[in-house]
Amino acid sequence: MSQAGLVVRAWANRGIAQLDQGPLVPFHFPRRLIRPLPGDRIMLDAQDSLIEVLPRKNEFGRGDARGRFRAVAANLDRAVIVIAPEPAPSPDLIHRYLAGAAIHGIEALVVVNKADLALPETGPFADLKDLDALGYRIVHTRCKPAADLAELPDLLGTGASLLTGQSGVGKTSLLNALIPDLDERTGALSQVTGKGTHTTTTATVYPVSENAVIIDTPGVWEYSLWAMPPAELQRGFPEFAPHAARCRFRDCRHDSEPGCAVRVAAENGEIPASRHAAWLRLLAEQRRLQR
Ligand SMILES: Nc1nc2c(ncn2[C@@H]2O[C@H](COP(=O)(O)OP(=O)(O)OP(=O)(O)O)[C@@H](O)[C@H]2O)c(=O)[nH]1
Ligand SMILES: [Mg+2]
Ligand SMILES: [Zn+2]
Repeated sequence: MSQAGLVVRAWANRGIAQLDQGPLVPFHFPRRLIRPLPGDRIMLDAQDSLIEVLPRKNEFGRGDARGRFRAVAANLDRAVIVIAPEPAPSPDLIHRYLAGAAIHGIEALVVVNKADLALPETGPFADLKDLDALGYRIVHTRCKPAADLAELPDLLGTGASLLTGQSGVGKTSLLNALIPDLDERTGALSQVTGKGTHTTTTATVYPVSENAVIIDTPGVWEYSLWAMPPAELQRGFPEFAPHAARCRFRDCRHDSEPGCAVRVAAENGEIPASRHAAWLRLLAEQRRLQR
């Protein structure tokens, strides 16, 4: 008899699944053949061995050191990109994350955590108003001294939400604020590493309610994209599409080509100049990744 479940965590050749009818169970899988991700729907046999990973609706991931796509989690309804004044994001971190989500058809929202600290007006923080104008949801939160999550609980009230961002921006703090009794609920799962810090080491699914989960992920120092053709990267800048249709060349890179409608739109302010500039930087970055 087989049993259906949700992958809560998977590493090396082992995982933990939440059975639809029953408890959390450990399971094994042959890593050579199959790599389940947190958020995957799976079938286990009566001995809790993995039989099948059901088809994914999407995957969120990042580029590895060799420019290959590495999936982090599956079946997401949204990616929550967490930034903070400290540690400050690099200029393109948010643009890369937004592109990484959009390319895989995953809605993204930006959480600016540590609202108790002054928000710098420079660097990537200056781009937030442009992102807001494009329709991206920007939510300001804090977990200290007293938590203030603004509209975040409502926004994450259904479906699967992935918390992603640099190490130390407060993803796990937000998780704890969103699920106040998390420790009691997940005592067996909680991990503490040395030095009194609680750096997250493995992406893990946490239940919020009957119909909502949050996936906490280990922070990265820098989020990288993977090597991809320019047409794929452009899916990460969906606001370009109506203009790109009017570029003279079908394979226009929206750089210095004659008749580029995207560049004209950026010059006219129809699309934010900051997004066009980010596009050119990510395109240049791609040339390095392709090597
Ligand atoms: N000042 C301030 N500090 C915060 C806030 N939220 C979290 N922190 C602190 O930031 C540090 C890192 O928080 P974590 O929640 O562990 O960060 P994380 O993003 O989960 O980090 P990784 O697991 O390494 O990716 C901790 O010392 C938190 O107490 C906040 O709103 N304001
Ligand atoms: Mg964490
Ligand atoms: Zn163009």
